[in-house]
Amino acid sequence: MKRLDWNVLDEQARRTALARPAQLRADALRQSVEQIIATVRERGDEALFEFSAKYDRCVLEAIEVTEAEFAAAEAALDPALKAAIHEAAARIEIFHRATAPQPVAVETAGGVRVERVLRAVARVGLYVPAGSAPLPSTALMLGVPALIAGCREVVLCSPARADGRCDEAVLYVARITGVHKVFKLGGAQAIAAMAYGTASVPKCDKLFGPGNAWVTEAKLQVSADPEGAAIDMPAGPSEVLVIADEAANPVFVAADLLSQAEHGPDSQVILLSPSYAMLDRVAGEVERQCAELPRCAIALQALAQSRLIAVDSLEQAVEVSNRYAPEHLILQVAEPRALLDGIDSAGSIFLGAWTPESVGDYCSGSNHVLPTYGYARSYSGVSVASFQKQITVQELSAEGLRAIGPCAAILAAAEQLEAHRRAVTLRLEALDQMVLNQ
Ligand code: HSO
Ligand code: ZN
Repeated sequence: MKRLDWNVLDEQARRTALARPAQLRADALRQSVEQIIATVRERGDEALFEFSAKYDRCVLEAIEVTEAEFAAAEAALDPALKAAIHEAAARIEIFHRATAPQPVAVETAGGVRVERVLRAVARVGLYVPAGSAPLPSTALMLGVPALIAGCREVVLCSPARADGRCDEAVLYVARITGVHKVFKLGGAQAIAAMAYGTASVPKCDKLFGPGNAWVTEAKLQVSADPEGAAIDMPAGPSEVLVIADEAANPVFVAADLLSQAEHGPDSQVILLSPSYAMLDRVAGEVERQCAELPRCAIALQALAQSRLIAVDSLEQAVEVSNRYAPEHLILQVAEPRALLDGIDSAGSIFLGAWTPESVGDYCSGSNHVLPTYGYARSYSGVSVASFQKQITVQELSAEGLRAIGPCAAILAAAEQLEAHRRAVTLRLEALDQMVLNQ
């Protein structure tokens, strides 16, 4: 891992130190995705079968998962895994219900009632990657909030293995979270199918979930098309930033860094510490632990573009972290809560020695679909709100219009929007007439 000292870097070098690995949005990728989307729009299901054969190397009889396949998946599932899925789902449900937006009604003036009501996005599409490892936990993170929001139609796409089957645990999660239809589709073709619809795949209003560069590019393209679909957030590879003081346990810190590094060669991990000794110890631990990992080769590639950065204080570490805006921020310091107020950009924060990021990935209850690539500066992770629309409602009594109508009339006149003004003043005059006639 690259070692840097923040305080000897000039502005340019600081920028480079916190740069994400360049995201592949090359013209070639953009064009192939455009082509895949156009082909799915033109030739529908037929194109989906061809793309699955070409990209997922599986010849499918049907793209939709059948009842028999759901049953076989459930039967094949290890009971301990099944129990863990239910345990995780229960805690994810608790947290997501607790953080779900509530309807609001307030009186902003006598007789002026303004409300906010919530409505589920009707048709949503969930994407669950299965590239180097299938991610049933991602199915939970999307399926549970969709269920709580009450979306009318929930579709899930996940690529099949070469044997033509979807991951059993992903299918089981889809079942227990009430997903209506599951399709064995991956990549840009899955996104295209959900955004535009085909004979088999329902057209969705909004698409959710992480994915590789193809999926991300496809999500960006369909979200730019008014006939396509909205998306949860722009996404990039997984990342974690750890702030560790001299009291941190280097074994834990190294394990956390590796847990993100093993996601993919383009994952990024950063360690900030005011202690040179800690940076050294963690570097040694990372090397030692990495060698024991089955995905060591992947982690090593990610580590090649990761950094250990010396800072002069924990305050400076917080400053640097805010500038980077990590997807995950781990505070392995003696008093993590003392730093919390200073953090203003991060997808999810993990406090103290006993809070590995893995618990947030799986089962503490928070969502793991989080903004990456610096989007944590302006985006939040997936929640029930992501699956809802917030609609405002207002109702004025005659008394209410008398109270606030003049304000609207003055503002309308200032904007020279006479029809706006009259829509108010005509009514005020009518009210005056009613009073006179009484
Ligand atoms: N850390 C990933 C989520 C995940 N981890 C799924 C394990 N499985 C999100 O950044
Ligand atoms: Zn993870």
